[in-house]
Amino acid sequence: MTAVLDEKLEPIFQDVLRRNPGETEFHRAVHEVLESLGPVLVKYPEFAEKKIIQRICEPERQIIFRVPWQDDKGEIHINRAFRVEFNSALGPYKGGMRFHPSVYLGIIKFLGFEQIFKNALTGLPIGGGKGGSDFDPKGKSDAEIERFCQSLMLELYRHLGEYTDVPAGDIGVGSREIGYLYGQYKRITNRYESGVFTGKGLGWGGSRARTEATGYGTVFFTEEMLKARGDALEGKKVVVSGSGNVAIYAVEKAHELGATVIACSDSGGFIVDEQGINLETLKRIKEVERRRISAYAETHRHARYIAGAESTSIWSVPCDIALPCATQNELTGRDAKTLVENGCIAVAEGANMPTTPDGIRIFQDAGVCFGPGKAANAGGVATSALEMQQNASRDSWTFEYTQKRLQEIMVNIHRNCHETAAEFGTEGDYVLGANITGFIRVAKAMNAMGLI
Ligand code: NDP
Ligand code: 2IT
Repeated sequence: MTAVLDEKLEPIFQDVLRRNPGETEFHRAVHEVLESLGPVLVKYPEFAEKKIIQRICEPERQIIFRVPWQDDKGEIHINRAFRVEFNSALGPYKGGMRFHPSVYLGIIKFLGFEQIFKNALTGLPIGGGKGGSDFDPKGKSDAEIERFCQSLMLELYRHLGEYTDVPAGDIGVGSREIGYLYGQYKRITNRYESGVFTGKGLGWGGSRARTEATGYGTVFFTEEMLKARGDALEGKKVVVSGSGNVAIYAVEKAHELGATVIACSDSGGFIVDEQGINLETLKRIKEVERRRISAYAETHRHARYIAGAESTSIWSVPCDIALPCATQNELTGRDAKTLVENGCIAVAEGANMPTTPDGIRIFQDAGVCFGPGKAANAGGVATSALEMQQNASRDSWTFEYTQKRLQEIMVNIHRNCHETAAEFGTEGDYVLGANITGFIRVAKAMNAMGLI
C-alpha cells in the first residue's frame, strides 16, 4: 500500500484502518479501490458530499456465529463462521462461502468488498456479500463435512433468501458442500427455494457452465486483453496456479483456445508438464479422488513435481501468460519480476487479489497486460446470476447458450474497463478501469436511493 491517496481519500482510508484494526487483507482491498477514485470525485462531487465511499466501506450487516459439530469419533469441535452482507444497492447480497483454516473476519470482508464491485461489473442485478468459516475440510470424511454444513446452516438459514442473500462456493466449498447446505436450508424452511444458492448440482436447479464459468471467464478475459493488443492465446505457453475449481477450467479453456498450460499447483507444490497438462488426469486426481497434485507425476512420469519451499515458486516456470487461480497474495513482487524477465506478456487473476501491490506495479510498469480479479474472475458470479435467472423462470438453458452469455459478459466487462481506463486516466490500466466502472454503478444506485 505504497501509492499515495488523493487528499480527500486519505482520511477515509485512515478511518477504515482505525475502525477495522488488524484486518490487513480488507485494508489492502479498500486501498486498491480508493487509489482509483480521485478522478471520479472530480467528475461526481456529489459522491463526496453524500459520503458514498465512507458508506460503501462499512458493511450493511456482519454476522459471526459459532458452529459446533462432532467428528466421526464423537469428539466435539467448535468453528467460527461469518457472513458479511456488504452492499445491496444493486441486488440481493451475492457471493461465495469459503472454508479454510486461514479464514477470519478480515478475509471475509476483503472478499465481500471486492465482490461489490465485481458484481456491479457484470451488469447483472446482484449486490455484494461473502461468508465462510475457519473449518478445514482437508482430511475430513464425507459424513463430517455433512454434519458441519448442517450445523452451519442451522444458524445461517435465517439470514438468507433468494431476495436477500444468495451464497455460492469458494475455496473449500464445491457442489458437495452446496448440496449439504441447500438440503438443510430446504428442510428447515420447508421451501424449495432454488434461487437461494448457486453452484447447485445439474439435477436439482444448478446451471450448466457454472462449474466451468470462473476459469473459462478468466481465459475469455485474457483473450480480450490480448486481442486489444493485436495478439491471441493460440500458441502461447501458460502457467496456472492452483488446481481447484477455477484452475481446472482455466486449463481446459486455455487448451481449447490453442494455448498449452505447462504447470499448475496446490498448497504443497507444483507440477511441470512441458507436453501440456493432461486434463483427464488432473480432473480425476482433484475432482474424483481428491488427492494432492503430486499424484500427477505418478501417472505422467515425464512430468516434474517440485515440493513447495520458500525458494521455489510456480512463477519461476517461464511462460507467456500467468493465471494465478489459487489464493490471495500468492504472486509477490519477486515473482512478478521473474515473470517479466522470462518474457511474460499477460496476467489475469482467476483468484481474488492473488497479486501483491508491488507485483501489480511491476507488471504495469513493464507493460504486461494485467487483468485484476474483480474483472477477470467475474464470470463465476455472473453465471451464478444466470443460474438465479433460470431458477426464477423455472427454466434450464443449454451449455452452449449459457457459455455464450458468459462470453458476452466477459467481452463487455473487458470493453467497459478498457474504455473507462482511457476516459479517466491511462489506456490499458484495467485496475483503474475495473475499480471506476464498478464503483460508479454502485454509487449512482446508492445516491438515487437516499441515505442508505
Ligand atoms: P478450490 O478450493 O477449488 O481450489 C483452491 C486451490 O488453491 C487449491 O488448489 C488449493 O490448494 C489452492 N490454495 C488454496 N489456499 C492456498 C494457499 N493458502 N496456498 C497455496 N495454495 C492454496 O477453490 P476455487 O478454485 O473455487 O478458488 C480459487 C480462487 O478463486 C480463490 O481466490 C477464490 O476466491 C477465487 N474465485 C473463485 C470463484 C468460484 O466460482 N469458485 C469465483 C471467483 C473467484 P490446496 O488444495 O492444497 O489447499
Ligand atoms: O469470488 C467469487 O466471485 C465467488 N466465489 C463466486 C461467487 C458466486 O456467488 O458465484
